[in-house]
Amino acid sequence: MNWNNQLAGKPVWAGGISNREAKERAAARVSGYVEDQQVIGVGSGSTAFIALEKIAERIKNEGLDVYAVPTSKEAEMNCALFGLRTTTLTAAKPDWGFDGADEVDNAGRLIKGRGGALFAEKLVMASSPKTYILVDESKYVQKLGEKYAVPVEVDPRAVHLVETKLQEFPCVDIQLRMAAAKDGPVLTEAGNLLLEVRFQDIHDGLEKELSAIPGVIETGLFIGYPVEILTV
Ligand code: ABF
Repeated sequence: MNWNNQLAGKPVWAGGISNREAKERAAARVSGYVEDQQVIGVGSGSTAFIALEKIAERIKNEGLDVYAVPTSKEAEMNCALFGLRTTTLTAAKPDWGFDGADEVDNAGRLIKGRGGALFAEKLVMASSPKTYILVDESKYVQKLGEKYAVPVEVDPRAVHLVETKLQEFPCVDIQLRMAAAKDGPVLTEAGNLLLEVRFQDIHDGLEKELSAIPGVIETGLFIGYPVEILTV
């Protein structure tokens, strides 16, 4: 069906794309890993969008039989835009995946979730034997948490409980993520809130310690997953 309106055929994309050339080089590399009959986890954000475009080109040109597992509604709509068939984690296990990140340290530890899709991003990553993380140099930090706070997705009923528990950690600051117009909190796709937490130190066990707080759905710390960082 051709909807013939202004939005048809355009990416579901809210922002501009910085460092486009570098991202395209990483995208070209990851598209080389696609093989027939694969299930591929598809990340969110601008870098993943560019990679998806390149991957879809290969699939189309070579007539490959590939399914995508999107990590967000945004990724799902971009798969539709590029004509990629999608499936879910309940129906298939990804052979590999790709995604972006907000920060990467020298040990390959990540902060993700600026787009609010951290929960599904982590589910898909944890279900995949390997995830390629596509980043340009601007994402590298000496100390994790240097630029971005750690997003913590919280069931709205638990927001006060989680905030209280978080104060027992060496935190510098805890904020509720607000919508750009500041007229209300950001809600994730699952209808949860996001706390933005700045920690004094991010040690390897922190992700699990945070996940143990009742009401915490997921955190934007991605530590110890099978990732390969692709930098250009
Ligand atoms: C997703 O997209 C998120 O986990 C991360 O916050 C963001 C990175 O976006 P971009 O590639 O546009 O910098 O990967």
